[in-house]
Amino acid sequence: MRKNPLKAAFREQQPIINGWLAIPSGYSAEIAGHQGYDSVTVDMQHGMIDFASALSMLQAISATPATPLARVNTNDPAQIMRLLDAGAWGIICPMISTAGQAQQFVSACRYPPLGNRSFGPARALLYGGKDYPQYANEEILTLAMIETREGLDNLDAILDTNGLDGVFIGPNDLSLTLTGSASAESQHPEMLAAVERVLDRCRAHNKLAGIFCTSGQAAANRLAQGFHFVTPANDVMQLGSAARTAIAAARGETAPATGTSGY
Ligand code: 3PY
Ligand code: MG
Repeated sequence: MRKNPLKAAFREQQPIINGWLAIPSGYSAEIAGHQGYDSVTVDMQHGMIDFASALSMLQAISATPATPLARVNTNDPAQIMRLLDAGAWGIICPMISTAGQAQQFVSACRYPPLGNRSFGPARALLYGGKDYPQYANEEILTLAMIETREGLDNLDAILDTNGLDGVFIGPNDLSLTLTGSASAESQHPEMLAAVERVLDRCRAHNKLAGIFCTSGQAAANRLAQGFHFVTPANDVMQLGSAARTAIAAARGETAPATGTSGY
């Protein structure tokens, strides 16, 4: 089976730079996959993406050096299994708040006897090779999103889940629940402490620590802080920001206007 390079990167403590796609397009997914990302995630939760688009995006990413991942819209075993069958090499699951939820998530990603994933690997066989069923349990990456106060309280129990590779902080939701306002780069003391706690517990459990970021610089800061897996913004933010920079240059302005793109 095609190995999952993200697992090796984590073992070797190499940073993983992950692209994040909200635009439902195989073409833009293919472009993203050719830019140098280690992995590219199809975001089914807040992206404008249905299953048919996700399938063509996973196909497009598969034709690039990047490893294809998906963020599901909820902890739904049927959706998780279908995206794995479609060739996602890892799943990011939002709103994991208890060990039971983490267990349900990981079970959906693992064939028996480790889990309850139903058999029918479809496109995963084409991308992964005919021995996919034998090795999928080892190669598929599982990241639980920590983005609620309850998830933070249950962090150790979540990280104890067998077969869970790590956690991914959703800083917008986490700061919303902790401080009352959503901000991916929140400097609120409670948020700063929460992020440090996730890093500390991941180190103690030898699990991957990931976080969503809103720029390349923010992602670099998170890597320096100790994170292994970062997103330097999503496609929508990058498209908006590149457009504003180009427009400002065309108008002879020094700084791009502030505009809205992404969240
Ligand atoms: C969050 O910041 O809450 C996320 O889910 C990132 O997409
Ligand atoms: Mg979130």
